[in-house]
Amino acid sequence: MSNESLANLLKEERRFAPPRELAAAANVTADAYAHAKEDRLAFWAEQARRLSWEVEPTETLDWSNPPFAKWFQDGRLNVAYNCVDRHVEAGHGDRVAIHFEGEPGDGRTLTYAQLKDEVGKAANALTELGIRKGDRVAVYMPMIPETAIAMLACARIGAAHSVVFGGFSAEALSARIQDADAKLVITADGGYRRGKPNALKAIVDEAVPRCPTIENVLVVRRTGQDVSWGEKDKWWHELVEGQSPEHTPEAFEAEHPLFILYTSGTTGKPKGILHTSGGYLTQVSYTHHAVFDLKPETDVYWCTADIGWVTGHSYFVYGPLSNGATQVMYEGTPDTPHQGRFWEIIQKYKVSILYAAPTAIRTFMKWGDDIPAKFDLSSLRVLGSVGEPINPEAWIWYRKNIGGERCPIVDTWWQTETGAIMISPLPGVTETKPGAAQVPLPGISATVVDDEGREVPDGAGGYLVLTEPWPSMLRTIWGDDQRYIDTYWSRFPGRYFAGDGAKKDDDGDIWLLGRVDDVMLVSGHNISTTEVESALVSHPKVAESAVVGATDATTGQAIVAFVILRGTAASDDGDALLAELRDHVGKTLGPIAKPKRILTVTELPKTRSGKIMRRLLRDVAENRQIGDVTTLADSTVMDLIQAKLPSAASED
Ligand code: 6R9
Repeated sequence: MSNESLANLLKEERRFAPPRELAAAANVTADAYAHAKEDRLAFWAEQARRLSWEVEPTETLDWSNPPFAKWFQDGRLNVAYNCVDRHVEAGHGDRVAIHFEGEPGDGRTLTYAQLKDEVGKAANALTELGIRKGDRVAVYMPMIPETAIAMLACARIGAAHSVVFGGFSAEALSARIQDADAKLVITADGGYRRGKPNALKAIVDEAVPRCPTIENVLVVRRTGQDVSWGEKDKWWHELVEGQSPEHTPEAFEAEHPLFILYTSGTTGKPKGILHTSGGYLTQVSYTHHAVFDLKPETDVYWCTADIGWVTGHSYFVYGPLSNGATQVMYEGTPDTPHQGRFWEIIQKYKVSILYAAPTAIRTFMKWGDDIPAKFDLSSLRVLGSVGEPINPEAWIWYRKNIGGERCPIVDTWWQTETGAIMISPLPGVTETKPGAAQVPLPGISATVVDDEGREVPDGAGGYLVLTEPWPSMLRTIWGDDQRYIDTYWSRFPGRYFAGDGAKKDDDGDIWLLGRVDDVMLVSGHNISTTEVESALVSHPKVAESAVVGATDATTGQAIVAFVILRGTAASDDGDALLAELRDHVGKTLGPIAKPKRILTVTELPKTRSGKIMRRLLRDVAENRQIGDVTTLADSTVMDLIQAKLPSAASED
């Protein structure tokens, strides 16, 4: 019996140096680490000067009442002014802010000057509806420009937005509205997904009667589908379009609430993660500049994440816009009307920076190399990954088939709670390793500890913790300070525990190993889901996999793997292949990590942001009734998986 916190089984030797040209002109160079280390707070004070403050802060951090941080406390700024107006004032009004690409093929381009007018009109409309500084506004929208405009309008008048994923149920929506006591819902009749209009307004209609604080519902017309209409409902085009585009932004204190975003959470009541203004904007702006090496005059940036996920907040709305980026916004799914849609968009807009999730990358692997090969992707120069650990083989596929072997990949680790990227390579500095987020960014302190909170040596695994407060950290859980303390700051007192397993490799670089709740205990060894999944994905016939620990009489838990085969291998799921996959894992990681059972499936259960819901697979593996599926992106997936069960192959 070993007493390791988490085993380190996977060895990865491949290394990729930053492209010379990119390194020579990089926004951030290697000296940033030492500079930040010398005086961390002075470093962040310097980054805060990227923003335009009406009152410059003199105090950087107040940590006198941990874990309640105050950053740039005596500064005052307006977040929307920083994301829009100041670029127009600097003479960049004609620069494109958003190239919108609708799923049906319609499109719209908004310059910074036009965005400023739209945000001004929306801010005036919200004011007319009685929304004031300190109020909360729920946003339940498709991926259309009005979603960003609505968020910026809220920020402009000092109301906190709470964006709820379009497609969450009426129950999930009403619970979030009630928790935040929102006064207004901004929605649309619907949006386009998978080739057809889906309904949003109908779900709002179901939710609102349970929400006594809601005074008005503001509805954007996107699809033109029939909607029912009540006395609280107002059309966006009637109320907003008639407003004056002039709106004078008011500066708010740096700690003024900017937004609440609910994390789905696997159990219990969703947590309303609260972010505030000055520190949040400082870190999203700096990290977007540093990690993506954005050159606002020449780059075209595309973050494929939905706005309802924190990635859409920080790296579609606030980070890129604060930096004056030109970006692409796409409404729909990657396979509508064909599986090359993403690559067609990159070709069309000459996208140079792409930020996507491993789930998407593995799906593209499954669809086949020939699809991206048909498009001109030569405009790309930096690739990003976020949301889950990226399996080394998916990383290599991304680099070769999308990045043409020339683009650095930044694997960015962060959370809704951290607000901004915390651990990531820098594209002009770091020699990258496939599958690793590697190094805390300048000004960030993270490490890996064991059960007792002692830092693990290089080469060992354990729990990822953040050891110093950071500007974009969550300030609390909305309405529940005690839950904030208990959830994040009590497992290792004085340190923030992220809930993730991680290891340090022999160079001290950090590798994320999945949620600690998912760790499998096999014959006394704590085995990470990520390493076994990565070993499976490194077999040429496997595109994606999810593994879980299922109760086992002999070993405590046994590894059960669900795999999706690559396009060319999809029909081959015979016993010989399953035995081959088991052996492959055994050879790659050692016999302890060999799955006891492997099931081939065509889909895996995922959240709307693409994270695999292993909890549901554990229910399947242990023959239990499937648990709560409300945060599942596609509820039919579990039926498909259960239908496969009889063909499960087992070693015994
Ligand atoms: C941004 C975001 C947070 C959790 C996080 C971790 C996982 C995100 C990752 C990653 C490994 C990465 N995660 N990025 N794991 N490598 N690059 O995803 O926020 O939706 O709150 O999820 O996602 O488990 O703790 P959120």
